[in-house]
Amino acid sequence: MKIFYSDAHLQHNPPFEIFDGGEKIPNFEVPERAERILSALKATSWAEILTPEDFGLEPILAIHDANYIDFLRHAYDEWLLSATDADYEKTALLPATFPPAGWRRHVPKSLLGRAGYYMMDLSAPIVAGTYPAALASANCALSGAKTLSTNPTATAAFALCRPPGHHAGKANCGGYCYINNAAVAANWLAKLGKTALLDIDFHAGNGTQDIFYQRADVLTISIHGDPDFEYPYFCGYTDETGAGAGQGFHRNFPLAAGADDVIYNAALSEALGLIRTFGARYLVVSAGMDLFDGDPLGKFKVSRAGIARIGHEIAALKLQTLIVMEGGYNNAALGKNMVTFLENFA
Ligand code: OKP
Ligand code: ZN
Repeated sequence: MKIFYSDAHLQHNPPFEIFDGGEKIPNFEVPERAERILSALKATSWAEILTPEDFGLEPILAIHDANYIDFLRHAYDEWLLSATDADYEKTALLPATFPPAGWRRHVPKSLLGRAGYYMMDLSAPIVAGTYPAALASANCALSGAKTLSTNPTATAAFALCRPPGHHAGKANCGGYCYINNAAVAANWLAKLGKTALLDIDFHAGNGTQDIFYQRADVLTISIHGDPDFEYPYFCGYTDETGAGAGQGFHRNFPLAAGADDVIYNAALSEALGLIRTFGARYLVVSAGMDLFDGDPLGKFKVSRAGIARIGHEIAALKLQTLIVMEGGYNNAALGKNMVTFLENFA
């Protein structure tokens, strides 16, 4: 299996996040995550590790707002050059003010104003290397998509993306995500054939939902912790099923805390049935391993055998599948979990 990995991710290493609106703690989304997965893959017989190709900005701007991408690109340098009253060290940029619903009429000129406008929470600071790392991460997903399209007999490819992407919407970062890698790749594949995107990360894929909500050519499905109780709180409910031409082409499967292998599989079977009915040519999987029992940021009880089964069931669709790395924060288990999932496609 072709694996796309770039060491540009190492440049993105935010020192902190503000956890649950309270404590300033070390950021959970660390470079070690990708390195653990990489070394576990290197120990297999089937992983072929490749450097991604550069696709430029065009496929990113096809789904993200140009002014948002411009903000991501320049925010850190602008911040360094700006005069501020505060005397904090300028290592990681976060906003302090967010627009309530209906207050999005103006994109403020000031940097802190734009930070509030484009950032959805306090977990995804912009540091010096964020933009190049996010671009490389999207290029991993695009390279995986291209591999599938140019090798019709390839069953799967794995984009070892870091930073992750599924919380990044058309014009927002947040939840450790900046560019929606899986959405960029799905949009690219959709030009070649009907594409479905299945998000199995523990957290609802609000960014992916936002990007494809009005579209019928990409079916998007997310299985996740119930947003009534879990981050990202405002997205991922059952009654959110798409709008306009996209009505019926988004589905959410919110599950209660404690969901085990049996409960998870019932939701998965229903989701896979929808993908079969849709008649997808390509499948993109937003693969977050934070569904694993005991993940520090997840509340499901999916076992390792459960992860193997999920991979097996998805592979049984027999669609050309691009697997895109999302979350997963039990770093010691992350390499083994990802290999266990991917083995089904090797
Ligand atoms: C990113 B991804 C929960 C705090 C959640 C942000 C989590 C971002 C998850 N009490 N903080 O979907 O793995
Ligand atoms: Zn997650």
